[in-house]
Amino acid sequence: MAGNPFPLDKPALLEAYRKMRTIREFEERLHVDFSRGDIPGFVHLYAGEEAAGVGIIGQLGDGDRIASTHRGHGHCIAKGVDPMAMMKEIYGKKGGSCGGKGGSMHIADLSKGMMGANGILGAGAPLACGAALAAKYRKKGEVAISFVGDGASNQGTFLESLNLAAVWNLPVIFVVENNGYAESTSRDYGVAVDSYVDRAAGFGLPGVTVDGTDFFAVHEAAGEIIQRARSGGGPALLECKMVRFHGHFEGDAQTYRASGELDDIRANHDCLKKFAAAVTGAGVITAVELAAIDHAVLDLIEMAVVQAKAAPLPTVADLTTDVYVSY
Ligand SMILES: Cc1ncc(C[n+]2csc(CCOP(=O)(O)OP(=O)(O)O)c2C)c(N)n1
Ligand SMILES: [Mg+2]
Repeated sequence: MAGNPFPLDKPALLEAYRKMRTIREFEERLHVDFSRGDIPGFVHLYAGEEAAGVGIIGQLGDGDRIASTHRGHGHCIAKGVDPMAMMKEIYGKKGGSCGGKGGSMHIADLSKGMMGANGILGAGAPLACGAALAAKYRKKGEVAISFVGDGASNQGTFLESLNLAAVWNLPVIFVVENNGYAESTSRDYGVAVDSYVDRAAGFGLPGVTVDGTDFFAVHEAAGEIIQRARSGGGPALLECKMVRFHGHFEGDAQTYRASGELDDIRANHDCLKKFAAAVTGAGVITAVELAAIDHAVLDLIEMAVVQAKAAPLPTVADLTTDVYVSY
């Protein structure tokens, strides 16, 4: 076999692919099941954006914390939240990550450092600052990451958090997932600066922009700024330019897209295809090995859906549990 030109060994590359494929199939299945009317509430899919979530979160341990967005399934899976429990949560069933009472936009698993998806744009950034402040006191080299969309990057909470993080030199990284749209509004219509690096500089933070569909570019850039934060170097901003495969929410007709845009995205900007081409092209992993992961993932997702459908609904008595934390 040829030498491995990648910064990850083969088991780590296979694991990264498995995580990205799990997110993709999880989301594609939700797309189908939602259109059948099987899923309650709102669902925002992360398909197309996998390389960013997995490339960044792959650099973290359980002691590191993340604050997610309304488009949070990918962050959850990347952070190690159980897809079986997530599926139950999205179906609103007992046994879900939050007892089936939160749904898609509120999945959290504190044991994995996943502080929660969040339906309020920009609300994760102050939470990540709090987690980073705690990490700074603990002195174990832990970091916190706040994910935010290009649209949410205009929220006051986000901008105030950049300032607070810089002033307090917090070990926090702000990831702007720039998929070009906030609902149906083009990024260029809603954000005045071309580069988030400039915006970060305005608050005294270093910023980096990467191709968010290139797993290796994301992984490398994230690795550097996370390591810097772990060793006391302070906060940073990472912009990932990416694409979303589906509408803003499930049911969105996407009439605001240019003609042919979605075909181009799927054909030329698919992070999973890019990853597969890179690792098979280098002779490090075979197409057969990737296909075996694809099959195993499809089986897992099928099992998750079967179990979610079979699980009972929360009861009226469940309404009053999990409201307050006991210490
Ligand atoms: C404070 C607040 N304002 C408005 C909304 C409604 N809303 C939900 S998602 C969204 C667009 C988000 O766009 P972006 O941040 O780019 O994330 P993306 O959906 O592209 O991942 C808006 C306006 C909200 N949830 N919270
Ligand atoms: Mg967006």
